[in-house]
Amino acid sequence: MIQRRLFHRLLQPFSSGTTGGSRCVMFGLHSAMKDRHTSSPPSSSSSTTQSTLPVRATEHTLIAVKPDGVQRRLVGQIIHRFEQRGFKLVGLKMMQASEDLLSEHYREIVKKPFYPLVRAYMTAGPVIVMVWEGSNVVQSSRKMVGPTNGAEAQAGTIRGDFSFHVGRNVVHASDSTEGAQREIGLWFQENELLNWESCDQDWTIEANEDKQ
Ligand code: IDP
Ligand code: MG
Repeated sequence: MIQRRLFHRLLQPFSSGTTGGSRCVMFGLHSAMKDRHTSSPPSSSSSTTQSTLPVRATEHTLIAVKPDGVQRRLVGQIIHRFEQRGFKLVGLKMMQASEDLLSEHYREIVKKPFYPLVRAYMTAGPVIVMVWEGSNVVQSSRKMVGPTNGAEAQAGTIRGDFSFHVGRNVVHASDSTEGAQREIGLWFQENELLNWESCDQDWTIEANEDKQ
């Protein structure tokens, strides 16, 4: 059964709240869970300046390590790149994709002559699907992943470093905020996405970045 729930509220600018005097951001859909799942770093809650910082709008994207990436033991290196960039992981799981889910996910290419190859590739083994959060994360992730054909991807991109064929390109990244919203709703249930407050937030994005 295809999970069709669209998490419209997930990609809306975060609602704001306070927890113990510190800034607190949360998923709209997880707001009821904030007391259970948000935690305030000690330094943050004791700071008089941080409590006045603006709540920042942000966005989410779906990243997947495809079956070749799992088989080739590239999962850790791929996750590392997104962590290193400073993005925040808010959902992750391993799963065997069904043909129905894939045809929804790839609805834009499902009629292409090469789609049967894509279906065989993507169902040949488990995938790792993730939701990453951060300012401009959709566009930045596409740049980190590189063009579809690894043969054309620059060194330094994931596909440029780990692939050289369009049919074995290791990783998926949503190509727009609307696409990300749709894909997250396909691959994840609401209770599989977790809000948490990262301790490096004030060190990865400037305080004035609140007008996206
Ligand atoms: P993207 O993954 O860079 O967004 P899309 O055009 O959305 O690229 O295509 C989805 C996936 O379909 C690609 O990542 C790749 O795995 C596969 N694909 C695209 N074009 C071809 C092709 O010409 N031959 C085989 N597989 C392809
Ligand atoms: Mg695409």
